Amino acid sequence: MADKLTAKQREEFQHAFDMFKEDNGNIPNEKLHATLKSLMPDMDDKELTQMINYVDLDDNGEIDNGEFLSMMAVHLGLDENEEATAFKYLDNEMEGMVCFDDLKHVLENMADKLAEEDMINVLNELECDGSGKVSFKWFRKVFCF
Ligand SMILES: [Ca+2]
Repeated sequence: MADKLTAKQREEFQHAFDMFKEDNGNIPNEKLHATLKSLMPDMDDKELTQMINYVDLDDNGEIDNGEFLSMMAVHLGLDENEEATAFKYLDNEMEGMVCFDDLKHVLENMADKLAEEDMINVLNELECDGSGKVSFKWFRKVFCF
């Protein structure tokens, strides 16, 4: 993803990343949240949280160098983050979760591409925590992005 950045952009973003990173070389999600909030005070908190969840691709609570550069590439519109776009479409409440029922509906529409047995497996796997909501992490896992 990040390979679409120019050398100059890459250098600038790298510099920004280095400024904010902790001793372990990553930026904790909360810190990024606070930083972005201070840069863009008008930005909605929920939206920010959602964005950071998308960026944290390995879901370890920190943004590493590659994740950060990808985020900037997506932010600049150089890259489509298809999985995030699809998820966002379903995530009406912008809470970083989608309703199981909405997802089920989408899967049913895809049913001709998906064997019924596979679909049942996917749905069972998604509903594992019984909350009726599906997090981005699960969403991505199941759709194998
Ligand atoms: Ca991460």
